[in-house]
Amino acid sequence: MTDLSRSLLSKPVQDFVSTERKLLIGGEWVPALSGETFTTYDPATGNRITEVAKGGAADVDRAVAAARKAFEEGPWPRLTPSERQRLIWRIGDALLERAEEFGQLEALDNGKSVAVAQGVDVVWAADLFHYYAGWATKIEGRTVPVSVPWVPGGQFHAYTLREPVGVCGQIIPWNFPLLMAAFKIPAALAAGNTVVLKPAEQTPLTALLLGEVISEILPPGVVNIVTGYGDAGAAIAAHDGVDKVAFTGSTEVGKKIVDAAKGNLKKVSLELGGKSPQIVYADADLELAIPGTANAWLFNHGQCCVAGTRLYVEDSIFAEFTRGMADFAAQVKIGPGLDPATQLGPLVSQEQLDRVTGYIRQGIADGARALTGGNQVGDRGYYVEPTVLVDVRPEMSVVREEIFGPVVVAAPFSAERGAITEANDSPFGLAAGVWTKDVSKAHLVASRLKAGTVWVNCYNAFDTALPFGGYKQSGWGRELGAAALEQYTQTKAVNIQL
Ligand code: TXE
Repeated sequence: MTDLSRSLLSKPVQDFVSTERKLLIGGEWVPALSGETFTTYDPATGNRITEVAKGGAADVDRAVAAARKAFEEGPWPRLTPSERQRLIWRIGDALLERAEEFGQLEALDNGKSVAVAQGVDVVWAADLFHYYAGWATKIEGRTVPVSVPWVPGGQFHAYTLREPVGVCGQIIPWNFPLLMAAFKIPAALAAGNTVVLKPAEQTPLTALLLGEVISEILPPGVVNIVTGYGDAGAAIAAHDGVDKVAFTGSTEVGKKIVDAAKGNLKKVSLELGGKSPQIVYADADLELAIPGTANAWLFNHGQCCVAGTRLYVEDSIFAEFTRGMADFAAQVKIGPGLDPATQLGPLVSQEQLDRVTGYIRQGIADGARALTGGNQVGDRGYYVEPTVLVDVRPEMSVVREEIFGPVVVAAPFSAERGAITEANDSPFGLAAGVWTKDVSKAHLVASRLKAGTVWVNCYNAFDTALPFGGYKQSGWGRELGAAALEQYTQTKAVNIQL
């Protein structure tokens, strides 16, 4: 780590990265059985931050055994819902108390702006623990009036129980490292499950700090954390001792998870890629829509599954609108995440830098024109200019594929034809944006878009209570809200003859 990065870090964060980090299994911090470690890097400089245990299949076995023991025998299944509620709530409190530490560590490991890390990622992660703490006492079955046809005159009392699924494997990506852990862990815990979490190899640190918080609050084995590469994730997905796997990441790996899960037919939920459209009508409030559409693809440097990266603008305002958006994008301040003034930090890794600049080059070779951006910034760290591409055609890879960087493609549409067909012309269906002052149009268009979330006159306006997930190849199942509990419970029917 450079001296500059180190000098910006608080003492607890400096201490955290000054030692090799281990796996959390059964309440103990242990090295990988292989003894191997891997390096995590600062994307602002490419410098090493620290070493982390490289968990593999044998470590997954140990973690699953610990999670199974905690689920079947440990105190966890015998705690009352209100005891579970209080413990999960305390994790949320601890996140807020240590928000600065979590925010700095996230900015260091992932490259995102420290202001966003602390003000969005950490705050929302805490909210997720608080929200699902409340659900622990509210997961209810139903009584069902029944009459069994072949028992004439029989009287029955039937009801349903909603029970935990068991041991849940959770595999998460690097774009929101702490937040993705918080999307998954508290919902599982509220329903009474135990967890084996695998953070992304690019950004393991905040999940491990969360592990420290959790190990002070929850009984051993309830949450286990195995850092490592895709082979550790694959071992979780294939493990016969895992009852459910939840994955956020690429569509390509999502399909592998489905294949791997076949062995014991574990339940699978997937939150995958996107190529989300935004439709801007000529009657939109441009003062709102220009920065709003830009932030939809710039936020988190475009490394968002929901990034609004396909822009369809009504032809009468196309030139003015795209120019305004390009000017807005061109003035965002690019720099290291730990600099409080930074608005756009580096991409997470050399691999992602190569991928994003490769897409831009291909787009331009295919005939697209950059209204702004198009290049890497500097030669140290993984920075890319915000890039607005026009003159695009529907078959271009920049229009069809997820780029996962600060790149948007923009195309005009006529009022007569509309843009719904184009907006829906994608294998993905995660999110969409609509910008108009016409309320009827907003509702009609929202109903016709094939996407799990539609934002109108806003973007990235998430709330923990709103279900989130994808249509088409953007995923299976829903996270957030009460909907997430469907993924983490199973229903038992009990029928008693009176
Ligand atoms: O994702 P991976 P990568 C998209 C985005 C990005 C691309 C590649 O387009 O450019 O994916 O990113 C673990 N079995 N998204 O390669 O590989 C891996 O260790 C089980 C969208 O980093 O999907 C990590 O923990 N697990 C996305 C996690 O899967 C496996 C966020 C995600 O990594 C595995 C991230 C395997 N066979 C990338 N192989 C979103 N939806 O937000 C890897 N992993």
